[in-house]
Amino acid sequence: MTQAANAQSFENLEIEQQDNGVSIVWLNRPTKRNALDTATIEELVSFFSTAHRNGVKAVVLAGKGDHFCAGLDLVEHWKADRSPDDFMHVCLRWHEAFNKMEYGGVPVIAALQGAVVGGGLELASAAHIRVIDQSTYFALPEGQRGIFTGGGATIRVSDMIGKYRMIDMILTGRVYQGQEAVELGLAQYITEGSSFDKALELADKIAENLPLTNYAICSAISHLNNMSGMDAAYAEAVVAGVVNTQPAARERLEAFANKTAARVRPNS
Ligand code: 1HE
Repeated sequence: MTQAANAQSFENLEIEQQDNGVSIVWLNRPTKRNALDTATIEELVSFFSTAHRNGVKAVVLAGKGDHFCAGLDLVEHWKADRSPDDFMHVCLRWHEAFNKMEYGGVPVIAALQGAVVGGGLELASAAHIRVIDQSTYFALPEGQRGIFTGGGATIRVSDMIGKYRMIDMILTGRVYQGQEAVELGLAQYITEGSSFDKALELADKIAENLPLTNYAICSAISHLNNMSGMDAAYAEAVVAGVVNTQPAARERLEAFANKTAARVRPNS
């Protein structure tokens, strides 16, 4: 694993690039519990805007220290004493970053430990796969802080767990963790070991898929879900027309036809 020679120089993110095309994006403000200040959001915009063009095949998004992310940097927000217009533009940059993640075509696997709260949950919810461990817990403390979500929780968190559970979380500060969090849809995987190790294992496997196939999975599905059924069916056919005839797929199809490709079997 190497620090990329061509990696953009970041202060609040640390990027490691593996030889197989997997990049590990670390939130790197552990003394502030990886709270999201404006500089971190700009670095996320910058990384995810160019990830696909830079040949990144999959991303593990992780936080340094004991907590994934404590959400909005409340101290920066308090000190800045922002106007409504200022904070609207802060939120628009969060959306820019998180939309680049969700729609950018590069699979993002979030490795979650400790607190995944407020804007930290909004960030995690823009990943395609979330992995938790025994220390991970989710909450939306905005109600208690006297503020409101501004980084997409009303869209993505309510999409994951349903509108009324999301409303309960923000009204009461309710915390979800463990198997219950998985069953509700806050994460797809829970591990006894480290969420980072499991997320990296998944990213390594996903990076073996063809990039155009992963692009469709991690861009088209989200776009299609925003469309009417009729339009989504049409657009799905167009995407499949492009992806399913890509020259790079022919080798894999031939291996299946020749009976040399692995078959799909139930878990043992
Ligand atoms: C922070 C932040 C922060 C920690 N902004 N500085 N998010 C929250 O309401 C969560 C607020 N944070 C916490 O509840 C706790 O810090 C944790 C559970 C995450 C971790 O607890 P702990 O005991 O390990 O750490 P700590 O002692 O509370 O904090 C350590 C340092 O991190 C301390 O700084 P220091 O300079 O005094 O050492 C804290 O100030 C700092 N820190 N969290 C700024 N969030 C687009 S709208 C999104 C709206 C939201 O995200 S609301 C949810 C905000």
